[in-house]
Amino acid sequence: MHRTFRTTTARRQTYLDGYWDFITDPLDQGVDQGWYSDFPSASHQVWVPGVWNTQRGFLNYEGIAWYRTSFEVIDCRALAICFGAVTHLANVWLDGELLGEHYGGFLPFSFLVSHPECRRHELVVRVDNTHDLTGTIPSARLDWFKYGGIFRPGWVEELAHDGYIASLRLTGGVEDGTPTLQAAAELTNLTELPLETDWTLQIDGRTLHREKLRLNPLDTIQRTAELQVPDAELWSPQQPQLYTVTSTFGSDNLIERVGFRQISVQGTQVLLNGQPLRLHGVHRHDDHPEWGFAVPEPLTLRDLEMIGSLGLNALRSAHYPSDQRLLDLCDERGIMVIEEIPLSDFSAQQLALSLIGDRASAMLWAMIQRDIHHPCIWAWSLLNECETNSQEGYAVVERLAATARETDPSRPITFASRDALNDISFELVDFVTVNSFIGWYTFDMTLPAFLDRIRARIGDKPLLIGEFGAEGLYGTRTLEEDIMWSEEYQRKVVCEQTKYLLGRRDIIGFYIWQFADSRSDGELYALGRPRSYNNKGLLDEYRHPKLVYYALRDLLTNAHQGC
Ligand code: ADA
Repeated sequence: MHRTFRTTTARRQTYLDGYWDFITDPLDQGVDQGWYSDFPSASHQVWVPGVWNTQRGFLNYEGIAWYRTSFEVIDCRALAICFGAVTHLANVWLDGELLGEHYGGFLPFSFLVSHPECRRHELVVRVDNTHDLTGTIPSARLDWFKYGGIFRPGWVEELAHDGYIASLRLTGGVEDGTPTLQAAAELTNLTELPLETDWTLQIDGRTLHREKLRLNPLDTIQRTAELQVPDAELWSPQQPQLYTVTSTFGSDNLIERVGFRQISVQGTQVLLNGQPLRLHGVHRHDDHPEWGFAVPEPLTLRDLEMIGSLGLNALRSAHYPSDQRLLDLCDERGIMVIEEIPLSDFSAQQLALSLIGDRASAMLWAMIQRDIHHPCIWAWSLLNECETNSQEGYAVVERLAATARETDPSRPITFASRDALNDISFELVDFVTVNSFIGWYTFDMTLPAFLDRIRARIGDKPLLIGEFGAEGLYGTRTLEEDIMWSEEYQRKVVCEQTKYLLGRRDIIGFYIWQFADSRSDGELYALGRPRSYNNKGLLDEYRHPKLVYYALRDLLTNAHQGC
């Protein structure tokens, strides 16, 4: 997988980036007409990774579309066909044979193919990005754009060896004061003969663990190891020390990076390596007018550089699992991330549907599996602004909290609430996250009064301000500060509230909504989203800074008392 470092030296990886044949299927005829083996000639070409909504003619298309490409196999025992993310349902065929399907738009999946012939193979993907109110996550009601496509890299791995590391999970923590690595691997024998070989783990080239394993023909086994690394430096935002771990099984290997650090909750505080965390963060959608969700790597890096130069140290990946390369960069830069699944703005009625609970739980599990090794992730968010003030919401939080705690006991969990004064689910999570748009949607209470009331409700639990902000249309300038939608008004609301939050000691921090303007649903939010954009960005969608950007930078970096 494209990461900021190489993830294997043992597998031949072919990236599927390039122009793929593409055709929409609004009437869902493709399966019946056999497009998986007989692709229609009337197709277009689109770039993968990408979303179709940035292509001329497909701006607002929501529904089914088909993609086709081909790749060459040189020589191997098996193939892993891998996708970084496809929104949202993908059915995949190889040479006309169905490999399988995957649901969940922001998470990776792969298929293992045995004994592939050494020749060119045809790969066809049917993508369905339909959103509805009864089964999809995200649902049809959302404040970001319903982009569709194969929008993160796809790649093929040739597995030429006897052994295969089917999965690897690493967690760097601190146990009884000692940096400790937890490892879990699934190891497969790809041959039809018994296989006896070593599984080893090395950290920065030094062997920490070696064991001899014997596998039956075509068998898969699971192994775990807990390894002390007493001389490891701890990871922190100030000193983001990373270590490279190489897992080897026979001649196969996988490489991952870890950082050792400990997160704990104590009274109103969240502690990182024993010190109180203070989060000054911002939200960022993976969005750009020319690229949609498929934001190119150099732009992601530049976004993070701007976040750093604003004096911020934290990011909430609103509202879906991030591109892994962004998380790699946050690991390297010491940016503290909350990651969440796209269960956003669901009503009690929707939350009561068993398909929603099942899908949400599966997504949460898959997100944690994928990202557990990232030291930058300090908490998991179970959902955003759903009706957690209802019994149905409580039941879903309870289920998701159990999934998260079972999959990763090392990190605190939360969810973002928009009705904090009536929420009934806070007792299920480790800290409380509240979203509040005082000065934009609500005017009946001041921020201090609001936070005092929440503090009285939640007692000693840590409190995070999950979202606050105001809209400012780039270029709309006014003499008076009090004219809504102007850059001046946005600057005033964001800076006044940031100043207040900086001084409030009983919160663990805040995440400003949001880094850059993001495309929204023009129909659903027709009145509140001029230009069909959520305009609460500190920058516009092309990353032109608004007045609030400079004022906030001055405030947070103490350049002068800017706001
Ligand atoms: C909510 C939601 C965000 C965004 C924001 C807004 O807090 O979580 O995604 O929609 O409101 O701008 O209204």
